[in-house]
Amino acid sequence: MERTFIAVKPDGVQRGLVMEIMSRFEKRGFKLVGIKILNASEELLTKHYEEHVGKPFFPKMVSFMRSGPIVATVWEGKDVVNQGRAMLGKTNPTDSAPGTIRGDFGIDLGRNVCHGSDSVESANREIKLWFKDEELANWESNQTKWLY
Ligand code: RTP
Ligand code: MG
Repeated sequence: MERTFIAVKPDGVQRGLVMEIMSRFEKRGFKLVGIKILNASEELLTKHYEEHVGKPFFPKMVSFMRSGPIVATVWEGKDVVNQGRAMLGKTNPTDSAPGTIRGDFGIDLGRNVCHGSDSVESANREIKLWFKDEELANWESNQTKWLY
């Protein structure tokens, strides 16, 4: 089954939105297989955002991502990468529809509350970057037969 990497950024953690965001994924029926809170290093963030290295906004973004802890999670389910991005909303919260996480809780591009992998390849890469194999739980959910 497909997996994605979803993170609550430092603004989301500081604003007490962790459970609200997790709850949306849980209620949708996605299965939580990894979760932790951490202060991310510059090295980890540079690898995570490697596609943006050298862009003008990169240093400010990394410094924001290091301004407080991040809640890192892995979710499993059908089409979870695309569905996760849809649930997050557009990159800029002012473009995000109400009902999405960024559309409900964000205003500014640089403080957009959460991260979600943008493809299955990115998800696999990001999951490996943020979690060791033994930090991920492979478990059977009793909900599965009612969801699929
Ligand atoms: P993310 O990776 O954080 O989930 O966001 P995303 O895919 O929706 O957007 P992406 O293009 O990957 O950009 C990563 C983060 O960089 C910040 N950003 N600032 N022009 C700018 O100032 C600018 N562009 C992007 C955003 O906070 C975005 O989430
Ligand atoms: Mg991105």
